[in-house]
Order: sequence, then structure tokens, then C-alpha cells
Amino acid sequence: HNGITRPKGYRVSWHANPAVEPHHFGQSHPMKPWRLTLTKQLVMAYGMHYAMDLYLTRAATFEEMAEFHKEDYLEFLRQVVPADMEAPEQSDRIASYNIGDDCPIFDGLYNYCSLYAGGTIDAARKLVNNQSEIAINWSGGLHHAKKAEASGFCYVNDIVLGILQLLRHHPRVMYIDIDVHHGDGVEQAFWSTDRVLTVSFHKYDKDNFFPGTGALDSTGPAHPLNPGAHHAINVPLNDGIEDADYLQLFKEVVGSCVETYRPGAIVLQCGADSLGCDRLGCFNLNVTGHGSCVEYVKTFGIPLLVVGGGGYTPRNVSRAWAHETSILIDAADKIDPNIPETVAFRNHFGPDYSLFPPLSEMRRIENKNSKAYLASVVAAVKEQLRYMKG
Ligand code: ZLS
Ligand code: CA
Ligand code: ZN
Repeated sequence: HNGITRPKGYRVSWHANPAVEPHHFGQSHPMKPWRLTLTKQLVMAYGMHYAMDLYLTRAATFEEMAEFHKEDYLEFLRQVVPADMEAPEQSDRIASYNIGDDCPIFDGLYNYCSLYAGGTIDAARKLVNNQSEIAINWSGGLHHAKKAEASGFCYVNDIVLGILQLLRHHPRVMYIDIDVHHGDGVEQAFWSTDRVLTVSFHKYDKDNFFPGTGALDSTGPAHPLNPGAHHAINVPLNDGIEDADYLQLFKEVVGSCVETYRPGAIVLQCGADSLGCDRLGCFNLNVTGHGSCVEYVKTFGIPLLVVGGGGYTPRNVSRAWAHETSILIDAADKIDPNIPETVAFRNHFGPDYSLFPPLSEMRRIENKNSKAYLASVVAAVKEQLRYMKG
């Protein structure tokens, strides 16, 4: 087992279905479910699967997805086929559900959505039933999907569905999102409740970076008597942020939130497009820096649901999520940074064959986040938390 054993004192469950992996968004589309194959190959080559309970997830049922999504939208996803993209009589519906270049119709779309959603729902239920302390679904994390609309490569919002499961048992759930994009769909779903605190770190540029929401002062419903007031925390960032600054910011913001809000469960979206060298991202994080955020969240010892999300340079996505799996099973110190000879698709990790290539140096984007700016963001969040306490 490469010296990797089960963690002491808690259980980690791994929720996956390999049937997700072969789905294709189409040529040149940045979202590649195949990155999950690569992640699993790394996890298995290191022997990490011996340290977790492995669950083959089932597809979420229509009714389970309808706990958040509108039935006519789910019905559409269930019956639509790629040829409908060309059918004039379908064009109004296709447009109204925001189907297009970002969110195309591909073969097996409904199967794909129900499988990744089933994984997150199963993972949440394991936590709720006390059968796991940390539950992982790397195929989930699709934070942009709305009640009746696809958005930003996301069709069904598995995170919202997972949080709804956790809310059956926990009075308060905290959501943390380190994808480079704003977690708008999750924020919107729980905008008017104080039972979910959403916290997203993201690149923010209203006009030039998707989805254009998530400003610092976008903190919940404006009316102070609405329970959701102050329960959305947004950490808008500029290009090029690096490990040390990001981690310090992350600890200050997340630490204060956990201390004030005292959540019964945490959902962590680990979008890997915040890494350096990402095809769509613009931050300079290394695999180790991204992983340090996961490690910090783990230190609270609160039931934790971990999902994937974005990540458009598959070799680095799989490096990050394999490293983060090792952190969650408390085996990061037993992992050889040289990628094992035995790993399938090893050629993807050349020429360095390292789990930790210097991403921040390979395509350095100028850091436009001054220390003063980051300090002002932390101050604003702390001020917001004072209101939240009521
Ligand atoms: O958070 O920026 C946009 C919207 C557009 C520009 C792109 N065109 C196609 C549509 C209109 C304003 N969309 C973003 C979405 C990013 C979603 C991130 C998801 C997540 O990581 C969670 C999973 C965007 N950025 C880049 C692209 N879309 C994009 C790049 C390249 C292509 C190929 C396929 C399709 C069309 C050509 C496409 C989209
Ligand atoms: Ca984010
Ligand atoms: Zn993203």
C-alpha cells in the first residue's frame, strides 16, 4: 500500500462513478470530464484508495434534482438531444435555458448531470448518517447552475443539492469556494437564508471575467430584516495572486467566519482553475498553495464535503486533487513527489514527472493584488461578520 494507511480517528469516503468520465462537451470545449480519469489514476498509483471507503455513486433521481431545479428544466435536460441544437422549433427553449457554446447539448448530458449530482448527494448523506467525517466527490462542484438555467459549463447544481441534504440535520452549513470563478449559483440559491453562509474567493472584473458578480459589497439581501442579510461573503481578487498572500487571506477570512458562524458542516469547492497555468484562470497558485487551503479547512474537525469544480489544464487538476486527497487522508507526508512509474497516462506529467511543478514560475501573471488591497478586503469581511452576529 506504499505505506498509506487509513487516517486515525476519522473516516474518509470517496464517491465516484467512472461513467461520468467519458462524456464530451465537444471539440475545443475547455471542460474535460476526462481529468477525473487522470485524477483517479494518480490516487490509485499512490495507493490512496486503501485509506478510504469507496462508493460507486448512483445517478440522482429526477425527484432528488427537483428539490432545487424546476421540473420543466429537468424534463428538458432529460429529453434534449444534440440534433435539437439545429431544430428551429426548439430554439426558444434552448435559449431560455441558456444552452449554447458554454453549455452545449452533448450525448448523455442527462446521464452526466445525474451522475455527478448523485455523487454529491450520496456524499452529503454519508456525513449526515455519521458514516463518514470527510466525503469527497471530485466530479461535483458545478457552482453556476441555476434553478431553471444552465450557466458556465454547469447544468445541475450538485452543491445546492448536497447542502439541502446537510440542512436536514445541521442548522448551519458553511460553503467555501476556491474556484477562480464566483460561486454565483450557490450564493443565489441561499441568498435569503441565514442557514447557509457562502464564501467565494474569485477573480472579479464586472465586465471582463465570468460571471461578473461577487463584488465585496454583495453580501446578501439589502433589507436588514431579511435573514439572508450579510450571509454571502465575497472576496474579489485581481490577477496574479500567489500562494503566501492567498493562504494568509484565506485563513483570516475562513477562520473568522468559522469562529463567528459555528457551522455544523462545511462544503468546500476546490475548483482547480485558481492554479497557475490554468487555461482559463489568471492566478499564480501552486498545487501546494491550493492544497494548503484544504489542509486549513480540515483542521476545524467539522464534517466536510469536498467537491471539485473548474480546472482546465487536466494534468494540473489531477495533481491538485490527488494531493488534496492525500491531505484529507492525512498521508501527504507519505506521497513521493515524483509521480510513480506505474501511473497510467504518465506521459501527461512530463517533462518533470513531479506532483508539484513550479506553476507560478512557468507562466507568471503579474500580481495586481497589493498588500493594502488584501488588508482592506479582510477588514471589510470582519466588519460584515460583526453585522451577521446581530
Ligand atoms: O466556474 O466568459 C464566458 C461567457 C462568454 C464568453 C464565451 N462564449 C463562448 C460565451 C459568452 C461570456 N463564459 C466563461 C464560462 C466559464 C465557466 C467556468 C466554470 C467554473 O470553472 C465551474 C465549472 C468562459 N470562459 C471561457 C469560455 N467560457 C470558453 C472558452 C473556449 C470555448 C470553446 C468552447 C466554448 C466556445 C469555444 C468555449 C468557452
Ligand atoms: Ca470562487
Ligand atoms: Zn471556475
